Amino acid sequence: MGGVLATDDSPRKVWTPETKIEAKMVEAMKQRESKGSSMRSFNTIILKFPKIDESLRKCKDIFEQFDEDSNGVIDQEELKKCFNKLEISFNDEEIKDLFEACDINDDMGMKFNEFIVLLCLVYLFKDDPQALRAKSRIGMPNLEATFETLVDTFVFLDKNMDGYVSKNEMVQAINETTSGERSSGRIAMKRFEEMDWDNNGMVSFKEFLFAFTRWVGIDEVEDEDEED
Ligand SMILES: [Ca+2]
Ligand SMILES: [Ca+2]
Ligand SMILES: [Ca+2]
Repeated sequence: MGGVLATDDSPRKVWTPETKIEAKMVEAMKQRESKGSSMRSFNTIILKFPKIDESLRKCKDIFEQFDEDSNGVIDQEELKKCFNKLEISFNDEEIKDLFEACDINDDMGMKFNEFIVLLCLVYLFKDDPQALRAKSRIGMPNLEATFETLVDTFVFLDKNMDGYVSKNEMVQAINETTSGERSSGRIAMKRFEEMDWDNNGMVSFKEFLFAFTRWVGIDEVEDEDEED
């Protein structure tokens, strides 16, 4: 399902760049990076956290709307209907690939945080020339502004524009603004380690997004209002 099990003692998955969806993600990110980032410093990013958090939480309504049987996850059929409704023109294979890439615990259902990652990837892909017809079709302007902030942040961090954020790039981003304050360097390292799930020293955009849903507390919002 888009990855192989790690051979070390980590139960996490190794995301091979060879998967179609990751190659597509890296390609789309590189294209976006050629336009540059509007972010000035790491601190401006941190300051945006509360707003990102708020915006993503509002997305819960959208999630519930598309979770037709209200079982707390969006399955592939529900996702297809969701794409239809939002007029996102992905074919069945693309939807299946996206679904599998974001269904990190392989239970064949999108949880809320996985759904957000998936929507953000769709947002990134819509700038792909081949997906031009899907442009601006997510139809959720506020959410798209938030996704743009997330993409922009990744672009800011990925200094060499190879579609991944390395540990050095993370350190560089921090050092640029904090004039060598040690504590922030440590925070940067901690952030990086949190992001790099497969411990391969590189953070993909997907890893970055999943980390974000954790930092802003999105994946804590679950099963709270489940009463039947
Ligand atoms: Ca469902
Ligand atoms: Ca890089
Ligand atoms: Ca990684």
